[in-house]
Amino acid sequence: MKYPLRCIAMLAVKASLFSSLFLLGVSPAAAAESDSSRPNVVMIAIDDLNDWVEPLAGHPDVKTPAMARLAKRGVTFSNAHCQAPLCNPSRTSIMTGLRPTSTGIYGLTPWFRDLPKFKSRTTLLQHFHNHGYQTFIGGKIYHNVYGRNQSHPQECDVWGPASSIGVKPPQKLIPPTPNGNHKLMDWGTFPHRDEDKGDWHVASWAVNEIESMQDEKPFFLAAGFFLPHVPCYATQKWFDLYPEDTLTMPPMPAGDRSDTPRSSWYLHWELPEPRTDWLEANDQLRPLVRAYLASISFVDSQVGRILDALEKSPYADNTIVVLWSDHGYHLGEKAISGKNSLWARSTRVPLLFAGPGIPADVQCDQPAELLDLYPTLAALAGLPEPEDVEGISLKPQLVDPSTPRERPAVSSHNKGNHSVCDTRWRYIRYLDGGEELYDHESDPNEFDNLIAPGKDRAPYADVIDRLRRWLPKQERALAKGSSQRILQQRANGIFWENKKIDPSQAPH
Ligand SMILES: [Ca+2]
Ligand SMILES: [Ca+2]
Repeated sequence: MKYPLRCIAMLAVKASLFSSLFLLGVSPAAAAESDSSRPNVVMIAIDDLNDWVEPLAGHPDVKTPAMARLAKRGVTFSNAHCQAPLCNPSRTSIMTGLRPTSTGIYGLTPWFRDLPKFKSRTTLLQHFHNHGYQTFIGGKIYHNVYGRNQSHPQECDVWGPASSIGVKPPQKLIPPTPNGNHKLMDWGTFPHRDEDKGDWHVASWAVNEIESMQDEKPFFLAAGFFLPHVPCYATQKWFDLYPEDTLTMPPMPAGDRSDTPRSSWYLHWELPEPRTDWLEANDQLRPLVRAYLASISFVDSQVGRILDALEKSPYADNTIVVLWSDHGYHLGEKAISGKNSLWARSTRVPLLFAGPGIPADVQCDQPAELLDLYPTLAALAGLPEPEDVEGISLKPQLVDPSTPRERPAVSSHNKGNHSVCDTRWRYIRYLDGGEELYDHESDPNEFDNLIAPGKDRAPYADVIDRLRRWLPKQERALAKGSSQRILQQRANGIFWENKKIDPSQAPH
């Protein structure tokens, strides 16, 4: 690797500064300016949580008092989107600061450190560690158990409990589901206690760490909750918040997919998550919506336990709290359940910040990407700008939420499929050239594809041109070891999970 002369000169100055400090008996860590005055960070991640939270008003019935309380203390980004509508690629993007199109990670595998190019990548928590922070991860931050039991490089200083469902019913509560009756495809209530759930243990761990924190260093504590990811099991008290007979169902007009390209189906050609027609035929659509809402309220109560502990602690006034979900979730809209789509239901996520210097109880409608978390948290903590991250700090919007952002939010699901979302429009382009355009001003639910075949696209030519400019210019091929939810265009056709798609067949 070649460094420009100016960089070499700077490195030389840094090296001599370090050796002088050692000569003076000052360790570099102690020399790092006023570590003790740096804010702490509590990062709360939630799995598969769409915009059904009070601050985003995505569902009229939802009860999330803890998230509402956090929103009152800070800034809610109302137009925040994941970079990939799936756990592993979304979380990889957040933690590495790189888009899926830059890593080639679109599927549930691989772990990015198994790729030589990213083996030594400095992640968000490592960046903080390198600047004097003590770092903690409990529950689901990375997908699966990625990064645990790994000594080099260490992802964090302290590992908390791994993510888990906790207690489960003796057998599935719903009828066998298509595509293999996957064990995670289940929902409902059964006799158990909140204290026996995996997320309870994650919250207890976070509370305990906050209560017993040593003051020597600032801390970055990341706690990741599993619910409302399926299986949506919650105790009866959370179901009681949503009586079945008065439950509001999300709008899902019949035939909504008639104006989306055939290739929109390729993104979720075969999933363990049941389609809406199966849910309806088996009387499971309403129970799924109810169980999802119950799970959201339970997980919100665990967010509340962490916020309570923080507010009672000595760190209440000097801690940045950030809450996000890795992507959204369909509950029957557009004929599917699950994620793996480029519509708002899959890409729109809660993103909330509170803490020192952040204004209270305001909403920012500018487009934001989860990719922005890395540079934003670094900026808020006064750490140096991390090298080659692709996000843009949201600090200007946290200081003044009306500050415009030029860059729209881009979400990708496998190479060639992207959506671009600004303050008004969503443009989608699929790997075979299929397109959609939605006007959120008149159509927030994205029912009407304005550029479906047969419609006049001329009135939208400028909008399309402007949004298309943000489509990724260079896309890395599927990373070695990719599997599950992967879609590939090859010379002889389009392949879903390495099986050739026959476009004339119904999706499974
Ligand atoms: Ca997820
Ligand atoms: Ca439609």
